[in-house]
Amino acid sequence: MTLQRRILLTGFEPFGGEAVNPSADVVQALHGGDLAGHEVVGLVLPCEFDRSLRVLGEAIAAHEPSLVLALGQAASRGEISIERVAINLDDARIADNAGAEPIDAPIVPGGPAAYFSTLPVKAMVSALREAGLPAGLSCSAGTYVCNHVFYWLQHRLAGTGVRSGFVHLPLLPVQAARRPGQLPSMGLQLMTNGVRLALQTALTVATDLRVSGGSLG
Ligand code: PCA
Repeated sequence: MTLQRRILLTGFEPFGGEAVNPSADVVQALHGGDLAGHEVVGLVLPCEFDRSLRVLGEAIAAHEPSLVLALGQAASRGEISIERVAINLDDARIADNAGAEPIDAPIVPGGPAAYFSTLPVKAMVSALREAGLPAGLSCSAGTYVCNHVFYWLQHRLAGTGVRSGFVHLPLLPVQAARRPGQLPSMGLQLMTNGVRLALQTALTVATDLRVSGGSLG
């Protein structure tokens, strides 16, 4: 019997007074599907510094995925943002869903200052743009729960050969509509198509494009 290869795709619960989180909706849409011979296992993480890592760690141990992609919401972004780097720093602007608000704290004490995504980030941006989906490279996933999960994920999987990374998504239109004219948004279907294509690219491209991030077509 050949074991089915799995991708772990995570999103987050709503936070900061929102009723929804696009990352959770995209995870729900892709959960159970098949991508390039891999089953997509979807998981929604609590937006909590502590518990998110426990839930993620247990899922990695249980599913032994061959690739992990974490998703989160970034209200100011108008594009699907492929994150390049996670930093070893928590500096919360608002309390998480459990009330924790770490300031200037390392995620892994004594750990490296930063980790790079091990996904082909430029090929992912390029594939999305070619498909007509707004996408960009980002050099900061912030210092809140998303960067926390991203950093810990890269630390946990370093040296294992399992590739992993992070993608930030814009708000859903229903969220942006509450603050007219202030924030960009993107529909769920576009975001779902974009994440599916980003995953397909990550699974099929072994070596990233050798072009400057600034000149990606
Ligand atoms: N976005 C937050 C945490 C959860 C989420 O979806 C962030 O960017 O840190």
